[in-house]
Amino acid sequence: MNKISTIGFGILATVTALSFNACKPKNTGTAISGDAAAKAFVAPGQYDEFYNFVSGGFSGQLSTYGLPSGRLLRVIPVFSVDPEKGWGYSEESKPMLMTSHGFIPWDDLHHTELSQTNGEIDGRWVFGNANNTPRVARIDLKTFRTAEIIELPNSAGNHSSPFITENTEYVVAGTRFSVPPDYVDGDVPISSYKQNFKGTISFISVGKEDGKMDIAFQLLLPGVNFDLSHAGKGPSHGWFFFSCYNSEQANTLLEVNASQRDKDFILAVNWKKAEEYLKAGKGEKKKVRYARNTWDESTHSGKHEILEEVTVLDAVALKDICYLIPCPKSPHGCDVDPTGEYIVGSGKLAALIPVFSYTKMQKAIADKAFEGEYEGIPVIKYESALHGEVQKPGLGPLHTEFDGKGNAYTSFFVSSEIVKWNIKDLKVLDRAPTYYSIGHLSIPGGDTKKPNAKYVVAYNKITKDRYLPTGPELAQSAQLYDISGDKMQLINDFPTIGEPHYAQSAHADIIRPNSVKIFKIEDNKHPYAAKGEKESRVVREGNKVHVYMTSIRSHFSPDNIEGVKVGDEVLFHVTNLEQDWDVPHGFAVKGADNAELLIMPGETQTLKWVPEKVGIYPIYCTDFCSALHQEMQGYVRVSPK
Ligand code: CUK
Ligand code: CUA
Repeated sequence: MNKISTIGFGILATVTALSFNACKPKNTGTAISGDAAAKAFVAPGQYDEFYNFVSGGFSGQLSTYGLPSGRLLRVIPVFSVDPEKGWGYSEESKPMLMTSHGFIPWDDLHHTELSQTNGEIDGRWVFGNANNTPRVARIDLKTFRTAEIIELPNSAGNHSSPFITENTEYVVAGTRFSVPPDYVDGDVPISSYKQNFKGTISFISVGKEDGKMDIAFQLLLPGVNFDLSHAGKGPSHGWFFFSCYNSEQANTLLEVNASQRDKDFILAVNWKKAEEYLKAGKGEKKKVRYARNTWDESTHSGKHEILEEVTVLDAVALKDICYLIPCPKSPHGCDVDPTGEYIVGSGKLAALIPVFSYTKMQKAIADKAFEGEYEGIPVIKYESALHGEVQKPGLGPLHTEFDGKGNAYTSFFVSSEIVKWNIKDLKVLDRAPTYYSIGHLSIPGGDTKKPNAKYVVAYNKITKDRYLPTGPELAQSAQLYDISGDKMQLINDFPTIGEPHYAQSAHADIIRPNSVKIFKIEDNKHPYAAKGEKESRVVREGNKVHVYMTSIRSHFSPDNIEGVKVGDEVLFHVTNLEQDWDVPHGFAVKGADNAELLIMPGETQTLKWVPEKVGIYPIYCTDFCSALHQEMQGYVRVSPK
């Protein structure tokens, strides 16, 4: 039987009761009006000030909203198929969803992180993590498309990700589940967790120019669970901080067994030191299998490759890379303030917020102010690294963002509120209720050196009565607060897709000027492009039928296709000849299980179809493109074998 500590159980019972109360509808009196509503109003025809990139959780997508209006601008398929964009249906996009396990068109995207230069958002890419089959995606903000996805070996449940260093040198990914590494025999008893299960942290390098991701190295650690992380900045550049739960190393009933100890840890990683060891040849090359999928901008096609080697550094054997700092009760968020001096740990079951000092931590390491070791890693004395504690801030602290004016904003799931507090003197300054049970929160640039602290957005876990009911499941919910004054002011509610976890925002001026309007047809290097109607044709190669098809308002060429036989593999390579902004054409064929295509001006995309029955099959354009869109249609004749 598992032992249940009475204290742990008591806290859990309280948390359960409180979260239940927090879910109760209490909408009356919380509607906003007057000047508050005006602050979120963006007049028709006007642009929003910020882009907000919101994770879609178990939808596998990332969505883009305008702030302050909350208007949905675009849903970007990342770890998902999306019929609206033909993503995962076209032959070109399918390779992007390949893994070492095969085609996985789903995942759980929890965190978004914008690329940075000198600790400031540079608007080039946004990264997203896959929490199930561990992957990291890079989305190109010139096109708002997924440009690359890399899988992570020796890892499972990539939750502590994709947080980045201040010049996007690395995207970091810490495993949520400890597992036996891929390069050893994984057929071990689950009860051998302590001996055989490891936690890994992947440091993924990002190409300065092209953004290309490579696993530079992995750190091998004892079997704890990494939850969240943030890079050091300024003075603490070169370090990375992770929250770890389950230092009990439980492998069953974690809600009780991983909540026994009074403190878990913040892990401090000296990645500059790890780089030195790597250069000195201390890394071990391990044979593994993982996928990297890259979108080629000249052919508009994904390329899937399998990589077979990764370099591992043993963080326990190499003594001075990793240090642990005790952190109360199941830490979740781990956030570093804009100066790089303060590290905030948020224990989900804690009734205070500990704030650690980077300077004190360094001194503690130099003085060897350790209270002992945990699985071979030195544990710094709590008091030696502590700047101070925020007392009675609220219940269930999760995540913290910063305003760059010396204040922190922490989300409290259980007491369902945002609490503003001062980093230096640790005094609570303001609190605002959320509707209901906030998870993450986000200030534009709120985890960078230069926050743009006009707003904070709450991403809530429970919606209850905020919107018109939609059956048993309600719309997911975000709320916008004006934080330009001393007090937070709720100014807008907006529904979001999937389950929002972390989100980031960037000022529109950083992204808008670089947004691509047109793919030039002369730049189209797709091997099956037809760059004019004269090039459109049908070519048979064995049982493959290549249809080089063009689309332009308002017809396809060819639009009558004969000579196809049952069992043929028909490949419609559709080139959109338009060169006007925002004139996509779509393509669908009756009975094809591969859904549809959406082809942007200047590009070529391919729909594969294997007809099983003799007959006449209509084809048509699925995207309203002109007054004669409905006329944009044709037929395919399928004859017996
Ligand atoms: S987690 Cu969702 S509330 Cu996956 Cu970042 Cu904290
Ligand atoms: Cu082309 Cu509708």
